[in-house]
This record gives sequence, C-alpha cells and structure tokens, in this order.
Amino acid sequence: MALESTIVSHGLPRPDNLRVAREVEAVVEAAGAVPATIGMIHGRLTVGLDDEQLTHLATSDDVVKLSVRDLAPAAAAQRDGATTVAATAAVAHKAGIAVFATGGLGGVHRDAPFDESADLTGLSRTPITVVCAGVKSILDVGATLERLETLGVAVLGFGTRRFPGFYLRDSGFDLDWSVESAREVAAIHRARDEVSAAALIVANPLPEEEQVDPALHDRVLAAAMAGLTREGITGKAVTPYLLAHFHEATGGASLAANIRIITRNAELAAQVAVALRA
Ligand code: PSU
Ligand code: MN
Repeated sequence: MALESTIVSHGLPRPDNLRVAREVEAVVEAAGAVPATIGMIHGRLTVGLDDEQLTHLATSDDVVKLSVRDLAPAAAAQRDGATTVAATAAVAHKAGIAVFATGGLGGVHRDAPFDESADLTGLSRTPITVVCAGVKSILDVGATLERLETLGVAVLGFGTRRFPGFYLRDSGFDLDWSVESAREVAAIHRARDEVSAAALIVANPLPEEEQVDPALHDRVLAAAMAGLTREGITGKAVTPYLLAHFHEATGGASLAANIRIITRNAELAAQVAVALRA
C-alpha cells in the first residue's frame, strides 16, 4: 500500500516528521501489508523510498511539493520532491497499488473557493482507495463534499455516518454510506472497479479522546486565517502554513492528533490491502 511524502516534507515539523514516517511504515508491516512511501529523488519517481531517501526528503530544505502537474517539470529538472495526495494516488495506481493512506485530503479553501486542491480532480480520475480522516479542517468542508459529489468520488464513513473533521472527530456533515470493517471496504473497492474510474474515500475519524479541543481548534483557525492575509501566503504554501501555525499555536495538540490520524489511517489501509489480497 502507498504512503505520501508531502506529509513528511511539508506537513509535519522536524524531527517528528522522519520518526513518524518510519513508524507508519512499521505499523503497515505489522498489519501484514507492504508499505511503499512515494516521492521523487533526483528526478526519479520512487515507489518505496528506502531509509536514506526518506531521511533526505524529511531533512533537506530543497524538496519541492509535487502535485500532479509538477511531476514532469520536476523530473526533467532532476529535482527532489514530495508527492501530494493527488500525485501519490496517480503514481501508486500506475504502479499497481490499490490502497493509499494519508492524513487529511486537500479540498476547497475557506474564503477562497477558487483555491481548490488538485487532490479532488486527481482522485476523480484515479481508481484507488484512499484512507483519510476526511479533509483538513482548515478547509470549507461543505463545499469540498459537494465537489466530491460532482466529481463522482464516493465517501464511506468508517464506523460513522458523519464526515470526520481531521483534527476533529466530526465535521458536522452527514454521509450517505458507512462501513464497519476493512472487508467491507475491500468488497466496495472491487464493486467500484466494475462501475467507476474514480477513487473511493474511506473517512476514518479520530476517537473523541484523541481529537483537538474544538474550542481551541476554532480559535487557532481564526488566527491562522488572519495570518495568511497578513503574511500574503498564497498557492501551494497555504496548506503547509496553516498546518505549521496549528502545530505551534496548539502547543503540540494538533501535532499529536495529526500523528495519530496518519498512524491509524495507515493501519486501516493496511488491513484493506490485506483484505483485497484474500
Ligand atoms: N494530510 C496531512 N498533512 C498534509 C497533507 C495531508 O495530515 O500535509 C498534504 C497532502 O499531501 C495533501 C496536501 O495532498 O496536504 C494538500 O495540499 P494542497 O491544499 O496545497 O493541495
Ligand atoms: Mn491550492
């Protein structure tokens, strides 16, 4: 199963990022699946980074954030790059990988509906199953769910009929479909292959005791959004800026939640991969 590298290079602070990248691979192995973290090393897309390569992407200051459109220019320029959900899904699918785990998907940004992550259109044309904790809570969750509907991407709540809110257990939005087991996900994955070329999203919420305190979350989000305008942050720097702001302003609470999100999603994705093999 696939893991992305943007979380490692641009989503988590050092030195936790490298530790988490290694731990997550170990969790996947313990669940009986084979982890393949995807990234670009000196222009070569690599499916299954080794420890030296992973360390490089976690510690170098010269790692480009690669969405799908960046893959070709970065390859030609022999750059080192970290792949987003959109890019990781595309590369994983090409390599024959069926399941992928991340933290939270990109989506439609608040106060900036023209800023929509390429994760959405990328997933609409990539038949892979992606386990996430919903979309990042820094986004306009309602608008993002509407876009996923338009794009034909199915969303399954894992053990819930509510869409998870990344750092928060519940985003406040309902879902049409829910599942209770990795086996059920595998069955839906197979059924999807008959009828659709879009991704299947498995939305796996944090348990309530592991979420960020909602009041703290809302306060920090307001300050983070104000920081975007004040500091003139735009484009692909927006998401890393907001995540870094959270990690600082919550005194590590959002970091702890993000690490748990990634670990739990990797474990569930590994179970789905094992169920698909059966
Ligand atoms: N999940 C996390 N942390 C992250 C991401 C996901 O817990 O940093 C990354 C993914 O790579 C996702 C990207 O594709 O954030 C979205 O960036 P943007 O909004 O610029 O498309
Ligand atoms: Mn964007």
